[in-house]
Amino acid sequence: MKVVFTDDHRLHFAQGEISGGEFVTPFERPSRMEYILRELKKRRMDTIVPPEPLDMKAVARIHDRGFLKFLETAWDEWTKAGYRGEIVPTGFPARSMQQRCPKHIDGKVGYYIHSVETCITAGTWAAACASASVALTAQKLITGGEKSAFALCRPPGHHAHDDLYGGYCFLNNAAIATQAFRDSGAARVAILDVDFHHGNGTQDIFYDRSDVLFCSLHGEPETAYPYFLGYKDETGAGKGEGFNFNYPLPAGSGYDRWSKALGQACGKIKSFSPDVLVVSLGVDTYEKDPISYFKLKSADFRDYGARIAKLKLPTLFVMEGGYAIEAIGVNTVNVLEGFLNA
Ligand code: SP5
Ligand code: ZN
Repeated sequence: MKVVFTDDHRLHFAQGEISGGEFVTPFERPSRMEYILRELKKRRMDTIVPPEPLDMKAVARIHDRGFLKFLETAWDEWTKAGYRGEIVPTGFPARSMQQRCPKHIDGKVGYYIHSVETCITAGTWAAACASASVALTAQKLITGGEKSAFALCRPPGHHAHDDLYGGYCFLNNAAIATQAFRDSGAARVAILDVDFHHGNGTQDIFYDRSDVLFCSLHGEPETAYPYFLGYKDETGAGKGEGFNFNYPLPAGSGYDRWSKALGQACGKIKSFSPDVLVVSLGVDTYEKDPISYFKLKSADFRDYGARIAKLKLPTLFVMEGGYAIEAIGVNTVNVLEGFLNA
């Protein structure tokens, strides 16, 4: 399986993440990629392909123009306003308020963000673009005939809506690749999101569409980030009704429970009969993940990789979360190896 990757992800490394009221070193940090690359090398799965230059038109198929302009210019505007820290919002267009984008950078940040743990820094836009180009290059490999590919994306993407960033995500890599599959001839695309967190951005982007099926297994929104989306009764809207399936699971869920939900999601994917499968691959379901509460063991990742292979679909794996740094390589590559050896 070819792996698309670039070191440009390093351009995004916020110094801080607000967690429990403190500024801590972000859980989503550059070294995550080193652990994954090391494990890929160890298992001789390191056919690394660099990304092609970013096709911004493909990004604009998913994201709002004003949002893209904001991400591109935010750091410049922020520093010109005299601010010296990383970009953190102060006010939000909350319930009962105007949903209009203001002119001042402080207001714009509040308008385009949904979670304040995610800081923008000088290199964030360049890194987010590089990450999207990784996903698009891997998508092209599959459109060109590869059975599978791994887009080793960083920063991740599944929490990014068409016009909102947050949850460590800026551009929705999986959604951009999904739309590119549609635009290059695939009639139906299924997305399976196995990250611990609900893929709120991806769900929202495709919520009213019947050409893209979205299935997500995640911590239940009552008790887990992103808190405000991911309930079971969110099944799609309009034409998209019946093309969105959420499998929220309670704290402490182990592989027993999780793999039953995976079986249900796989059933939905089979009946949808897609041309291609996009897997939003987060390994923060691991028992020792520092910010999550499922209890998957390293061997379980191999098992579910094999189960995904049983769908017998061209499959694009897109990297999302996973913060137990010392195990992220083993768990990620276990999924890929389980898939290849099935
Ligand atoms: C892509 C992805 O996995 N994004 C996750 C975003 C999670 N954001 C909220 C983080 C809350 C961290 N709380 C730390 C508690 C430590 N015990
Ligand atoms: Zn996650």
